Amino acid sequence: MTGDAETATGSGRAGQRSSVAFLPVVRGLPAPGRCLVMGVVNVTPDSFSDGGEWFAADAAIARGLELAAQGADIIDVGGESTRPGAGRISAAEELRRVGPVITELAAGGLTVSVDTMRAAVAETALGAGAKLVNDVSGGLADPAMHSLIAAAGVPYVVMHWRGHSSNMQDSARYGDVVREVCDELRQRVDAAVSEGIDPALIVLDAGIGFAKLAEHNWAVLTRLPEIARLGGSGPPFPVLVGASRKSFIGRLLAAEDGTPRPFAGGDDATIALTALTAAAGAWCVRVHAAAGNADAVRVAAQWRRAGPAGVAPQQVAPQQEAPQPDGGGPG
Ligand code: PMM
Repeated sequence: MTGDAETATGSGRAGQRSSVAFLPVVRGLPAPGRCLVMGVVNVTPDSFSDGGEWFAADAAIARGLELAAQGADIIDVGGESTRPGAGRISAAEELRRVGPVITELAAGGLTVSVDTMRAAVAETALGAGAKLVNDVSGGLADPAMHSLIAAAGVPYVVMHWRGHSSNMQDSARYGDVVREVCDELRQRVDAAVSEGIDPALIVLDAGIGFAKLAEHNWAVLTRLPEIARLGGSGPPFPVLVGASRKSFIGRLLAAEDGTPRPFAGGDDATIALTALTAAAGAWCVRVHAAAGNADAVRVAAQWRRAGPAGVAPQQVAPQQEAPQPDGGGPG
């Protein structure tokens, strides 16, 4: 626990009383009693927001250490760009990019996650010391992913995804985006659990910018408690929010002539979103710049403590009751 620790609560039924008071804990990952900050290291030449900056292993390692020093609790290392329109790279190339970076950061004592849709890459990353697998496809891209995660017994991010980046925006069509995201995430959770993944190790992500237009992103961001419960009334899953530097922020902050704000110019707005989503109960925010977001999650933690649904600072966090994907669980 750090000095800024907020109370983590939310075991079982108690966690259902208020989505505000609920703060999930994921086994094997930091639990400082506030929303976590996941710092992004894209070891790619062409990501959404920072493509090319950390493509060399040395630069990526230095960036991971810098993000940790600035307050990131987890460092998310990815080797494959998922920007709209991006094509795929080979598994060998993905491993060549992320392997040395994960090995070095994990050896340095950092909590590392691997951002991959491939079971083979996840397996090697776990062997190199990664503690979390962040699969933007929720297991859809690689049928071997769920069995690997089940056998490894590690935390697993299941993101809402409708297809590879080359044409994903063609699928950005919804009647009720929150309901459809919940339904499709539930299917992925059910699939994961049926292959043996412990539901207590599942983190949900609505997939900001993945097969979504700006209006869809805003809808899911403002309804996180529903996403956490997959639209139902069961105990919430932990929710990861990946809004940082995405193009809907650039469009919101466009110049008078309509020119979108460049990616890095969205960092202050990302911090604002971090404060809002952390105050709404997000478990973790995935961000490209750590310092301001590390402050924002602390502000949000204090906001939650001080509010009417706040919890006593000395209360000890019991382990979260495992959400159930069907029947007695969310939904
Ligand atoms: N976004 C990107 C990559 N990985 N992982 C999760 N869980 N959630 C996201 O929203 C997400 C992700 C693409 O963003 P980037 O290329 O700018 O890092």
